Amino acid sequence: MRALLGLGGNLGNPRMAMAEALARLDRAAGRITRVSRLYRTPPWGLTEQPDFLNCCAELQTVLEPEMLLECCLETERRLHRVRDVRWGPRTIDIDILDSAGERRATDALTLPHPQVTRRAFVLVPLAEIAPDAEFGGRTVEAWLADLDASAIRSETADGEWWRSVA
Ligand code: A4P
Ligand code: MG
Repeated sequence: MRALLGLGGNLGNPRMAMAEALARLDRAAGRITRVSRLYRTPPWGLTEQPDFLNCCAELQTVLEPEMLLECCLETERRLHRVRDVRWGPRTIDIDILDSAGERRATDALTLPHPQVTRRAFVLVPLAEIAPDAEFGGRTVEAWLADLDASAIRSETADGEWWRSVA
């Protein structure tokens, strides 16, 4: 099954946290088959905070969505740990954007992720790895055309950045 993940962070060293998260998911949840470039994105929602780094990844997995969420949350918990006082805590968020078209609407899990179509910081990296993916009957590229993505900048030349950091 193909799962699409959105990763982001803006505290500590989010690039390293995302690389470590992808490496852990590649071991514990299935196979990471595609990763987008890393993007610097203006904060969405609460705007009085530092820029985020965001990326998206494709995961081939046999895990049911509930198990995949558990794996993502466990990965977040491990990476939230303070590892080095000097650099402070590292923060990361991992969202399941889609998992093989499955639908869920529980307190613990909403699929597809309800905010994808409103967030350029998700749609820009997602368009790179899964332009064909559909949300509510429209493609990622169609949703993206409705949003202002002009302030979103790629930080890496390709999607290999996570292999060397982890
Ligand atoms: N949960 C339900 N559905 C899902 C899903 N599809 N994937 C539940 C992952 N989790 C899901 O998540 C809390 C709970 O959501 C999980 O325990 C899980 O059971 P959370 O990420 O800790 O908190 P939250 O409620 O999602 O917080 P919030 O504020 O909604 O955070 P978001 O939506 O993750 O957004 N701007 C930029 N540029 N880039 C960003 O990455 N991120 C946020 C946070 C705000 N602004 C941003 C960015
Ligand atoms: Mg979240």
